[in-house]
Amino acid sequence: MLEALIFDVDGTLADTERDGHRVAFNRAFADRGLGWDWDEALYGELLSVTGGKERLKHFMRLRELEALAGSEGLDAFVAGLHKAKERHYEALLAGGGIAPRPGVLRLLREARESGLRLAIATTTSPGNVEALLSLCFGEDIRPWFEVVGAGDIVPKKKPAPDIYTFVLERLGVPGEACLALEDSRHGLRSALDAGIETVVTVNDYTADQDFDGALLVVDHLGEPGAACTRLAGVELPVPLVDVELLRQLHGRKAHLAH
Ligand code: XBP
Ligand code: MG
Repeated sequence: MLEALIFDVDGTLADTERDGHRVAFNRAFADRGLGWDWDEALYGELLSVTGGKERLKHFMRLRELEALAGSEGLDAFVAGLHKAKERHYEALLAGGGIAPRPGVLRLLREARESGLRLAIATTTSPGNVEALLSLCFGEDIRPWFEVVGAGDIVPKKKPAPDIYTFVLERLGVPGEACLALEDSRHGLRSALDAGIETVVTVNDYTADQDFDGALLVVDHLGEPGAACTRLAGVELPVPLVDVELLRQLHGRKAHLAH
C-alpha cells in the first residue's frame, strides 16, 4: 500500500535552477569580482554535477581556476563562495522570484487530505529547503513534511541512493511503500536505486534526459484548467497527476513500457 510521497526539491517543486540557484551563483561571483558568468546554457551543462559546492569545484577544475583559491585552499574557497550564494538564493526567494510548479501545491494538499505522509529528498542545503517551503507557497508548508533529507547529511549526493535511503530510514517505511517525484535523470537513479518507484516531471533542463525505469513522465503535474502532457508511461485518465493516479501506478509495481 502507498504510504508516503517523497519529493525532490530543485526542478520538481519549483524551477529553482535557472532562475534561482544560477542567478544566486552569479551574484556571489560578482560580489567577489570573479568575472564568471554562468549563462543558462553553461548552467545546463554544469547540472551534470549535483550539489552546489561540487558544481563549483567541477567548474574551477574544468577551467583550471583552482589557483584562485590561493592559500585558503580549494575547499575553503568554495565553501565561502557557496555560503554567499546561499544568502543570495534566500534573498531571491524572499523577493518572490520563484513560484511553485503547476500542480505541486494541489498534489501536496490532496496527499495530506488522503492521509499520505510527505517527505523531501534533495541535494540542496537544508536552509535552502526551509526558505523555499516557507516563502514560496503562499503559506508555510514546511510542517507538512515529516522528514527533510537535504544536502551534506549523507556522504554521497544524487545519483547515489543515499539521500532516499536516509529518508526511508527516518520515515520507518520500506521503499515499496513510497513513490518519489523527481525532475532529473540523476534524481530518478537515486530513487530507483533506493528501491522507490518514481514519477518524473521534466523541466527545460531535463526534458531530453533518459527516464527509462520511471513509472510515468509528464511535462508538469497539471492543474484543473492547465492540462499536463504525458511524455512516457500510462495513459492519463485525467490530464493531471492526482493521488488516485499515484495509488493506481503504485499498485502496478511494474515499470511501464514507454
Ligand atoms: C539539485 C542540485 C542542487 C542545486 C544547488 O539537485 O543539484 O545542487 O543546484 O543547491 P536535486 P546547493 O534536485 O536532484 O536535489 O547549492 O545548495 O547545493
Ligand atoms: Mg531535481
